[in-house]
Amino acid sequence: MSDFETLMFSPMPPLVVEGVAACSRLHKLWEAADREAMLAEIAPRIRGIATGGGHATMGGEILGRFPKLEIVSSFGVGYDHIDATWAGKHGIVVTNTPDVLNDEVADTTFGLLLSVVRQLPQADRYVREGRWLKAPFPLTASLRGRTLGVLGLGRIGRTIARRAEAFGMKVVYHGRRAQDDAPYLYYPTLAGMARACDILVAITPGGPATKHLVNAEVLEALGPNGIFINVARGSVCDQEALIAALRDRRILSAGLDVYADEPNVPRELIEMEHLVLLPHVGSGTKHTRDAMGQLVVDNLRSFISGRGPLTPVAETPWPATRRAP
Ligand code: NAP
Ligand code: 8YV
Repeated sequence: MSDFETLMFSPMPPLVVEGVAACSRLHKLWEAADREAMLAEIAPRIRGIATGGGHATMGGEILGRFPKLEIVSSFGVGYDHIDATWAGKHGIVVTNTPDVLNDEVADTTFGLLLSVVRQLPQADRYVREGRWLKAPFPLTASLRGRTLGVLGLGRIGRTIARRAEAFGMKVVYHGRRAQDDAPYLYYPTLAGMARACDILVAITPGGPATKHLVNAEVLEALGPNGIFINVARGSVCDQEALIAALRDRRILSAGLDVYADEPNVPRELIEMEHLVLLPHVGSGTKHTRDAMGQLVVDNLRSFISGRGPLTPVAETPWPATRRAP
């Protein structure tokens, strides 16, 4: 058994729990009768943390409790729940689970997008409620001739863009810079892209740098036929501005997988029948969650064996973050 001690705050998928327990001495905080007492006892020895995307941000006040901490292996590609800048400054590497979920999240995005445009969940309810017997389902909006605007043309954004091309859509994008190898038109401002597209898909990281990028001005620019799809993070959109734009029909509709305060979804959104709301399931298949879980384990295992982390995040590049012996 390795003398490397790892802490898990709350339950993770069995594959992760078993994998981490096989390569290190695992402490399961949620099983402790007295969590503070357990933390006080083990904190000086903890060198690894395995974590999922929780609701509380893991900042310096939490990470700083572990003086020997070397690695935080996080489940999910987004790591806005961890203060990676603080970790980098303190010699701690943070890893995430990129790429293995690109196709799944892009599939979910397209399912959500088609559901909103063609009102598929509403059509399903229409049949179940016997309303088809009285009248045909109303005609809907269409993907034909539509332009998709991708906010965040990264790993997942590009995977979504390729699906949009296959659907015959024109694709444009916005990010902090134009990408030379991207075959799509770049818009240097988000409002400019919103004016030029019909369906705006947000797929950036969350966190302070992207907070409320999609605001009242952007929604206004998207216009009364525009559709907003958020598969990024709830924080990327000003939720109050979105509710107002939807209520006043200043945009046509929205498809949301993420919210400002998950799992709380505002009543105003729930009551708007023309929206499609998902419970943060972008990567939610057994296949892909297993692949993500395996990468959490593989990052830790590789690190413990001295081969370094497999997928360190940009703020904690390896080996630059290596703590002096
Ligand atoms: P990625 O490869 O790093 O791509 C992120 C993109 O966002 C980049 O193209 C980047 O372009 C752009 N971006 C970053 N900061 C920006 C800013 N301030 N303004 C405008 N654009 C910005 O990440 P990924 O693997 O595609 O994942 C993206 C995000 O999707 C994750 O961080 C997570 O929040 C979300 N996600 C959600 C689910 C779900 O279940 N709903 C699942 C997986 C991921 P520039 O650098 O050119 O700006
Ligand atoms: C995960 C996600 O479900 O990867 C991400 O960034 O949002 C999802 O794939 C989530 O992070 C798990 O907590």
